[in-house]
Amino acid sequence: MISREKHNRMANAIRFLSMDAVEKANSGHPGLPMGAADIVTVLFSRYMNFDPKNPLWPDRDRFVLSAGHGSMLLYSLLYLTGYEDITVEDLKQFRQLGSKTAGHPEYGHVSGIETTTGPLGQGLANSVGMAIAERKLREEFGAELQDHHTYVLVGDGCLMEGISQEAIALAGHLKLNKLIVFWDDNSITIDGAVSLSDSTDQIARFKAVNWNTIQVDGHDPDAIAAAIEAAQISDKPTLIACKTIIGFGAPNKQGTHKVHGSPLGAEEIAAARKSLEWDAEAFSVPADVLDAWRLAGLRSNKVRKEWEERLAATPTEKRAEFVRRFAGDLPGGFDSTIDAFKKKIAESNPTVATRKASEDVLEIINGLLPESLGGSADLTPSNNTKTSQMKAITPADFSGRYIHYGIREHGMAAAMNGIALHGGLIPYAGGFLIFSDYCRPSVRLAALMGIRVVHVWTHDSIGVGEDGPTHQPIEQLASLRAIPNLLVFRPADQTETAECWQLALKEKKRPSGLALTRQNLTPVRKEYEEKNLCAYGAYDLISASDAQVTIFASGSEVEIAVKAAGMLDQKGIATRVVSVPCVELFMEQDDDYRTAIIGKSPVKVGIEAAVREGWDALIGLDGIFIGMKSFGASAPAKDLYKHFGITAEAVVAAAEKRLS
Ligand SMILES: Cc1ncc(C[n+]2csc(CCOP(=O)(O)OP(=O)(O)O)c2C)c(N)n1
Repeated sequence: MISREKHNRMANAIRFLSMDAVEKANSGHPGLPMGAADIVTVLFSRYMNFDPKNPLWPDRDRFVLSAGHGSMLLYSLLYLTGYEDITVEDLKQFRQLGSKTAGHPEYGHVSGIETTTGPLGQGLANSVGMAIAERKLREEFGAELQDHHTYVLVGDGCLMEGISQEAIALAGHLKLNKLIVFWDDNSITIDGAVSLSDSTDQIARFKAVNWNTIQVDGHDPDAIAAAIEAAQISDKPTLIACKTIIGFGAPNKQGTHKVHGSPLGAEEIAAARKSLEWDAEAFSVPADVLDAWRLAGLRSNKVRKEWEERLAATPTEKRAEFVRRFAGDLPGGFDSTIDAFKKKIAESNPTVATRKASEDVLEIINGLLPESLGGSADLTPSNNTKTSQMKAITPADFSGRYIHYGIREHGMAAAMNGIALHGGLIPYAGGFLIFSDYCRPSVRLAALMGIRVVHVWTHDSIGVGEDGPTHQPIEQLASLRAIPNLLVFRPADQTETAECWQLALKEKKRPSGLALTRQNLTPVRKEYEEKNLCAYGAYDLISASDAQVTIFASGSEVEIAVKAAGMLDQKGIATRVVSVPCVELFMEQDDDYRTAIIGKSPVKVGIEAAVREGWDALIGLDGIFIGMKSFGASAPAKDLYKHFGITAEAVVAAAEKRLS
């Protein structure tokens, strides 16, 4: 048992390390760590199963600090509990260039950081994905290997963000009862009192989406402990609303927005030392307190060892599969299976939409990869993401492999991040490319974290047709390509689609998006080729020596390029065609390859049914671009291509004019 006095001193260690680090950096947020210190002290000293010496133990409880601005709370905890990759020196480097202790927690900086947080609400939505992953893997491998909780700390800001509604509704629906959310209910945000902008009854709101709710005094350790114990046996996810005082312990500033995001100042810190009876100097933790924290860090050692024994006793095949899945390695035979499929495609060369091509590839992939976890934001029949193996997951039955995420693109993308971060599964899910805008913040975070999630973005241009400009992506490809570390694939036919899927799944440290068509496409790669040509990002589809015209195109516009090249050739104008399935991968090729592919044709043409941004890197400032300059319109796709001048005839006319 931890006495009240010891608890207070342990919590105060978090408070002072946070105050000191923010003061030294002259930047940061002391209010949240000070206010929430009691909550996490109870959690980490009595309930969390975690092992700082084996931080990636697959069955550890996950802890997510969704209110990422309170990063010093997490850094203090990780240091105090004995994570070896964070020292007191790291705390002194808070927010400095190259330090592990970045302004907001960044995945990969320290092993105990489960996800990057900062954009409010994302951590909460990630945690829903983590809880889904745990539940799914428990179903698959049994409670001996997967049986843990996901704990989250959210602030008022996380709960105000729209994404939180998508996340909690999904969690409540799926009855993710091992998800336990602490709400740091301090009634303060940056502008002042929460009442300035919000009067939501959060308890009623969570209840309405099928959550268990508990309200406690967030500074009463026994009440917090009792709430956690009640939450652990709930058959629903639990919200523990913890009434707290922001900046608890700063006698003149606590309870006000002044402690939210600014250093307290030497005077106020001195006053806090007095009021909390803390004699230790800045950054030093009294030995008895550090010992108590280190003991908390050793607490789960036995639980982990028992888990390891269970893993060792697991039949060889199942154990190897579990280990492979958490290592993120693809099963043997992945490449040869895709290769065999490519051979098969070359026999029939079907004229299909790339969304359908993707479904056919997924049928092969899902047959081979038990770790793929599919889904869609209520567009399953349009995204073609549900293959024969994909039975739906339901609240009562997680034996399926398909999540009906509902009309919740943002929550879905963030949950996919959580699933990938948890490990053991590879999430992919569908939506319309136009609504990638709705999930962009989560896609950006996936790219920043470097995790493998695959977005299936169908209906990728004006080729959508009749649904009109609200549904026709124009600037989305360019804006997604602008996100560093994200691969945007736009395959031109079934062969390219298979190659792009192969590349996406082999990328352990990058998210991918596949932009796929609604409309049928004529195949452009008719001969089987062993090499994955899409891996080059751009490659010669039709070569020509001394080409006068080179046409670069992606996806559905490659067939237009091929047709235009044929017409130009007939006129005696030697023309090359370069297919560009992935601009990012092309930019990563060596100079020689890039120079050779860009070539020396006097006329370069780019075709993509989208805005020009980004294409100048291939066609040059003086290149001809055939694409979109405005929003689309509602009409049959064929009419739209004609109306907006994205035709082989337009390419030929523009090239001839330039040559004359
Ligand atoms: C999506 C997003 N919008 C805005 C911000 C900027 N921001 C950081 S903290 C904060 C206020 C959050 O208030 P609360 O969650 O109550 O935190 P506390 O004041 O208790 O520390 C805001 C607006 C952000 N980090 N993320």
